[in-house]
Amino acid sequence: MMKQRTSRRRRSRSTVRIAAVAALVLATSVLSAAFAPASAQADPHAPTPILLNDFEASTGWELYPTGGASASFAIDGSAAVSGSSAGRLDLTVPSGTVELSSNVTHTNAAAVQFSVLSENIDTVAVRLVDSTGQLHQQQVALDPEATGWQTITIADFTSGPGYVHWDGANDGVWHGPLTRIGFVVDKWGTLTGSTTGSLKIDALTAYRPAVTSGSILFVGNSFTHGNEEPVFSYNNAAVSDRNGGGAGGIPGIFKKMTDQAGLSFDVDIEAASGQTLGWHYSTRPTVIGEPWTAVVLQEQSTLPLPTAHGGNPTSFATSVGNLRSLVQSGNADAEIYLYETWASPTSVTEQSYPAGVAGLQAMQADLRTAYLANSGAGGAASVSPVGDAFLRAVDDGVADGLPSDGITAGMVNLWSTADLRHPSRWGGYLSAAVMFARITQLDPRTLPTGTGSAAADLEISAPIAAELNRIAYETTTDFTG
Ligand SMILES: [Ca+2]
Ligand SMILES: [Ca+2]
Repeated sequence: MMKQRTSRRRRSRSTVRIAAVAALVLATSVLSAAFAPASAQADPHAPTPILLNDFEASTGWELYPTGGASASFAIDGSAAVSGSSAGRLDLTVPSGTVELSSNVTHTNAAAVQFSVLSENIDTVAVRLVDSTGQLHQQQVALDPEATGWQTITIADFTSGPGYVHWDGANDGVWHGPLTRIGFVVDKWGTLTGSTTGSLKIDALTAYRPAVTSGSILFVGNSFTHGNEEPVFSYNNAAVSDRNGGGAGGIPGIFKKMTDQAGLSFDVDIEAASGQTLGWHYSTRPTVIGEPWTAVVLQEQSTLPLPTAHGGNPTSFATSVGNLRSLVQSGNADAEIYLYETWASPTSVTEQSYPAGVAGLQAMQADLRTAYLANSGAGGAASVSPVGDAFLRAVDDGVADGLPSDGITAGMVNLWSTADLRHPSRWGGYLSAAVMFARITQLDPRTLPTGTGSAAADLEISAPIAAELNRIAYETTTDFTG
């Protein structure tokens, strides 16, 4: 009797597996451009991947064995698809289920991808939780014969083999953003005749849909409008300076990039030198409260730092909360981006950090912490990690991290020669490239670098522009937040 039931279940599951493979093939073809090697000419409309979890630490992962099952979960450094480790789930399921799940940074995901290395497991149920708390579950078939990593892509969250939904809105409709993900194995998921198995998981990634149009307001100070030419007035005829100062700045470079990519964005700038977000909230509520599709918020560059370094993180948090409410009063669905600014040689000295690159790293870590503390929760805002891109450019040897002793041949100075704080043309370009990646979800490595491009307008060489585009891509895809 038991054998018959098993046999029937097995038969139905082989049908399920065929459907799952078909779905996977379809999903893969839809996203194939995103999987092309980096050296290939990328599709300018390929969605940019966002790493949700790289299994470099077990933090956040919860294990729920039920009904006679048992399991353990650990970070395993013996194999990895990205980074230096993967998650390893060892389970025994004579009955019941094992669920491994975690909250993720709230992401407007169009697809989810992960890699698995399976031992004795050929079916995993993937649970995706939407913003209403509704669980959407579908079965994913693994190739039991595969000896290496398998890459699984789910591009449709409300169908697929064995699709079921419950809790939250419970209507079978996806209500983004993605808030949580789980992997579930039951006894039918292990190979016939076995109740134990092992699963390694790595490189949990989301793909956001491309955003090809919209009306965007940039709010900030001279880190947004630039402090010197050619950044300050760049492309100012194509953007609207709501404070009447004739600024183009980083928004002007962003606008040029989006135009060249064939996108359709209206870009406005409301920036005032030296000011804080608190000043913008109390002084410019009318413009900020217009119905924008996206608003970029840039805090005064040292205010988010710890108080011991002269900052006021409480004031920063209060302003972000106030401005979020104000922006959402104009358009409840507006996207909010927090423009993470950069450490600079001048600011590390003034804010009591060590000199040199060590100081840049320490100050950037504090800025990152502060910006992340004000993102994510409730899908409130996402961070545009410009400061991290600056640091990566230094780490990669593209930019000189110690301009005071001269600029090494072949490198660039991200900071203004005049004050080693504000953006140079290279810093301004890199900032805009990060904004392009973050806001459009498109691959900044596809941005043109030749005659007529933003890079050429700013007299940035094509090889350096390509490096800055690459750094913008890698920074935004590696950044969780
Ligand atoms: Ca990893
Ligand atoms: Ca130097």
